[in-house]
This record gives sequence, C-alpha cells and structure tokens, in this order.
Amino acid sequence: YGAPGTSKERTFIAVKPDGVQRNLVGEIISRFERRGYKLVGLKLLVPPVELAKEHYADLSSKPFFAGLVDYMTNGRAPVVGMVWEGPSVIKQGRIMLGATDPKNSGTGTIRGDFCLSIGRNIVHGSDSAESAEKEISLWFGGKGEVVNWTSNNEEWV
Ligand code: RTP
Repeated sequence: YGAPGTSKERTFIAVKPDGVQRNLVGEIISRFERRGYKLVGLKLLVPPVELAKEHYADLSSKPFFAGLVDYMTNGRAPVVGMVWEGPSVIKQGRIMLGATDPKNSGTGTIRGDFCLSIGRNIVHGSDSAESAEKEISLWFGGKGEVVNWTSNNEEWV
C-alpha cells in the first residue's frame, strides 16, 4: 500500500484553516471522490505547533514561516487531514489543487476556483512520493488511522 506508480499510490491532502472557515471541506472531498480516488484517512484537528513546524520544515528559513505556522495552528479553525489513494494520485492531486500561488492557478483547479492569495490558498497536497510518505506518517502515525478497504468503484472508474 502507498507505493508510488501502483494503483495503491497514496498522497496527503489537507484543507487548511481558511478552507474549513470558508465551508469548502465538502467541495474538496467531493472533487477527489468524483475523480475516482478513494478516501483512506480523514481527521479534523488543530495541529500542534510541532506538527506544523515539522510539516513545513523545508520552509523554516523563509520570512513567512512563523506566520504560516501560526495560521495553521492558532485554532481559529481546524485543519482537515486526508489520505487519498489511487493511480497517480500524488501528481494528479497537485494538478487538482492548482499552482501554489492562486494568481497562477488555472480555472477548474481548487485554488483557481476558490481563492486569491498565496497565504490563504485553502489546500495542501504532497508534492512528491517522498513528501507523501513523510506527511502521511506525520499526520496519520497512529495504528489504524489509515484504512485499507475495497471500493466497488475500482472495477468501473
Ligand atoms: P502546500 O505545501 O501548502 O501544498 O504548498 P506548496 O507545496 O504548493 O508550496 P510551498 O512553496 O511548499 O509553500 C507552502 C505554503 O506556504 C505558504 N506560503 N506563503 N509568500 C508567502 O506568503 C507564502 N509562500 C508560501 C502557502 O500557504 C503555501 O501553500
């Protein structure tokens, strides 16, 4: 399970606090469901500061890092963390999200349809097989938090 390049490939997708605040959780889940991807992990939480810092460790030297961690963790709204499974879900998930800066996100993508500013870009998606593996274990490390199940869709999508 989770192996890139297989039908069991997995990625970590999160609705950030602004996406939750704007009532876009259902819309975002729906887009992945309709595409044919399978939901195998789902949780609502205000992430601990340490989790957000680890998640964004690559950006720790950036000037916006402190603000980014605060936005993710201050509890004005929670984060919805998800694990989605299916063929090419890491790459396709990023395409469905759209460019990081919504000014460059195409219409039809989640960011291109629902937001305007890079600091409020409503969703996160793993950008590589390595980050998917790291982020899934960081956000869904507990036993049984990611569920293996067979979808009847798999025969038809
Ligand atoms: P994400 O991890 O959230 O999917 O975003 P990404 O890979 O597309 O982009 P990355 O460069 O890793 O940036 C992560 C998040 O940091 C925030 N950001 N703010 N100039 C800014 O204020 C700025 N630049 C980046 C965004 O929330 C971005 O998604």
